[in-house]
Amino acid sequence: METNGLIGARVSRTEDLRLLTGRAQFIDDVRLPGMLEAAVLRSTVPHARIVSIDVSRAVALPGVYAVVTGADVKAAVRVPHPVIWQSVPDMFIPESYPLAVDKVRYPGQGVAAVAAKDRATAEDALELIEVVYDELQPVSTLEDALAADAPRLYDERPDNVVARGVVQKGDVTAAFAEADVVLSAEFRFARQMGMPLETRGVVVTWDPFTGRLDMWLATQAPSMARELLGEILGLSADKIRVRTPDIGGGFGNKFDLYGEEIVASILSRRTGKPVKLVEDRAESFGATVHSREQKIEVEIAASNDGTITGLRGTVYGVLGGALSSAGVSPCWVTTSLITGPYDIGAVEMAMVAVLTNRTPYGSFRGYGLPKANFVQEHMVEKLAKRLGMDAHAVRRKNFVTDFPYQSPVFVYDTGRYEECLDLCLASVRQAGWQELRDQARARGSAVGIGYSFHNEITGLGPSRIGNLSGATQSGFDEEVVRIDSTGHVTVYTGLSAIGQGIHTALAQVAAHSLGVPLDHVTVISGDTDTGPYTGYGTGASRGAALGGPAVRAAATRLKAKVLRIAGHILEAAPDDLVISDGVVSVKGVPDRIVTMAEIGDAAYRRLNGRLPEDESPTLEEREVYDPANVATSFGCTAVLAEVDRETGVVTLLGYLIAHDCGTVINPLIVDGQLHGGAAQAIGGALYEEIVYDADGRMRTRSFADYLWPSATEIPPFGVSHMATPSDHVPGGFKGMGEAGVIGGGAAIAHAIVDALPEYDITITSLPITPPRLLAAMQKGAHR
Ligand code: MCN
Repeated sequence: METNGLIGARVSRTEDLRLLTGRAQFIDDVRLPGMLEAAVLRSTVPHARIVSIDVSRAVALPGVYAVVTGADVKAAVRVPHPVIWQSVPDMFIPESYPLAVDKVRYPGQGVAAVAAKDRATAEDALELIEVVYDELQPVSTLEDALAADAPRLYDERPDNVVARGVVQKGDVTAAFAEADVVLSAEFRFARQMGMPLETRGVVVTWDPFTGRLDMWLATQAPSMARELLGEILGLSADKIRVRTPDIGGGFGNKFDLYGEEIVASILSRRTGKPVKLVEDRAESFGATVHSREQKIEVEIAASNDGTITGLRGTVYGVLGGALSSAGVSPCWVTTSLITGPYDIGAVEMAMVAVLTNRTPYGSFRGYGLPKANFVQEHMVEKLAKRLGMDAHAVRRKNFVTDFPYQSPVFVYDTGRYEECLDLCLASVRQAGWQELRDQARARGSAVGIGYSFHNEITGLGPSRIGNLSGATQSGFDEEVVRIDSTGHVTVYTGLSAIGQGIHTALAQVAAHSLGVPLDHVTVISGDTDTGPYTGYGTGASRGAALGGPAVRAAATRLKAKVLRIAGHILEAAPDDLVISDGVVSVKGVPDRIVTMAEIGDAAYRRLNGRLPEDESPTLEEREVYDPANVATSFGCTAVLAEVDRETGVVTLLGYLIAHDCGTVINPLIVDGQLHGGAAQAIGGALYEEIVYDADGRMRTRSFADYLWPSATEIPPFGVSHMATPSDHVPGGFKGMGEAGVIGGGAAIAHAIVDALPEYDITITSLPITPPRLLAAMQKGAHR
């Protein structure tokens, strides 16, 4: 049926021409007539009661149109900030509003907002607002928050814990009682964030005559944003239009809905004018969600042959002063998937989610998985060392091999983990890393090789998975494929393009399924008024695994109609026809043809005699795909690293990934996605950390403080693919947009350990900064 071979083709991204030639339209490029610009006054203190806010001088400043405070915003909304994943029963959802009311609970929290003729005037007005704070003792760290006498962030709660949950499987007590070996470890992961190059922003106009809210929003999830805006603002969703212009990266940070969307809407309603609110980089550090900060305690039980028989422990999620719309779900994902690719019979993993006076914890590429993977892989290596086994032998001993496999929470659909490990090892051999390491060591250099194996839940997902994750939003995807009167194909999608190449991938699936060239297909996204509905939007690596099958099914049905029309025109049976390169021909008679343009014409314009009597005019199909399960991708990462023993600086020399995401739509994009994800893994492993001082104030305010890996820190990458199709996703596609970020931390840590055999070092926290590594070396040297 599928003729063009475009699924699996390494073609350049269709999005790039516009992006690379400066023709993109980002949120800050949206300018509406009479538009005002807004700015938010943000708390610099971590924890305080608001005694008073005096906005009178700001209101009086020429050029200022409106000033709102928390009290105004609370009065204007119907419900407080919603949480879409209520992951565990009885979780506490603190009442929090788009601007602080009565109390501030983190540095960066909005306290008041101004709409003015331009941003500079709005910022000047912020300086005229007088806020009197009664500062409270900050609850900055996990330990602060859990202390018996800790100040409480929310007076109505007995403590600072918002959620407790536990993931269980098998008999853990018996597993530990019968174990030959029991090993434990404690891990710490620093606060990090996705840091898209384009900061968050919104332009909104609340039409005073029609009552319609028209919003341009840099969001990964437009359908969801529309629903949530409706709930918060008390507006029927049909009165809300969300448009997504080009998005300069999201990395999960633009998945969550934020208070700024609400504040800008209220300012627009008050002034009767369009309002733009775009955060600057400094405020982004405190106002855009953070992620990753966790402490994890874990214990494993194992037998002497290397079989891990039990795992127990606790994930402490160090949340912020309010919940993001993701709630505690990133920490719940760490907890749920703590066993990763390993078949462990008995598990009891608890989650304790704790509020602190820090920025809310939200979505970031990889979600809870990089930490879960770091823990799994550290314990595997530790067990191997204890038993004197090769770490890969321990991996092989414990890999899940029988699919589908019921892990503590999720069912893994398909996998070939051992083959993927072998593929990675083969690429390491081919690259000659062992020899390079030996030569380097002979020269006295500290060079090591590290590995990590991960699996990943992708393609979220089944709408009825709600009972696993407490989702309050459906997870299906709807796609529309249309052929117009000229024969050109348009795919309408609700998925946001955030740099991941989804337009190209969907165009490939449509072109492949229809039998037309790629440049006959255009993909349009970014408007809830005209576009299809897509549950979570772009997030949880779901574009290919949900959008792919939906486009494939719609295009396949459309192709059947094309063939019926062509059969009528050519006086041939549809079964005797083939479509190739956009031309329908009779099998074996290549000159009896009809073009897609003629078929479009027959379906829309000159129907008489050209369109079969029983066919309706037009060529359009719509498909909704709600998967039965998530799709489980997997991969193995190998890192070659050199450590400077004097300075503790780590240089990455090589980075190889073997990966399997089922049927690959575009290997070029998948490679790029893995490279980009790996760059974020490198940042997370070696450099990135949001730092708060002893007084709970945030010290990380710019890229001078928050280090990113630049091109010079990124090693050459190599990617090898294998393809184990999903058993339940039509087309076999699995997701991978987050894959690159998952395994990097553990592989880098293991490469560092391998580079320093003369030290007995243990790496259990990220990032591995030079001072931390030197400290670990000093500690290891004295053993
Ligand atoms: N792909 C493919 N074949 C497959 C799977 C994927 O060709 N079997 C390609 C497709 O082009 C697809 C892309 O790889 O669009 C990513 O795959 P997928 O896993 O389907 O993820 P999504 O399209 O849903 O993208 C979201 C995902 C997530 S959750 C984050 S966060 C993320 C990411 O991907 N943020 C990104 N990749 C990013 N890339 C860039 N440049 N910028 C971001 O902000």
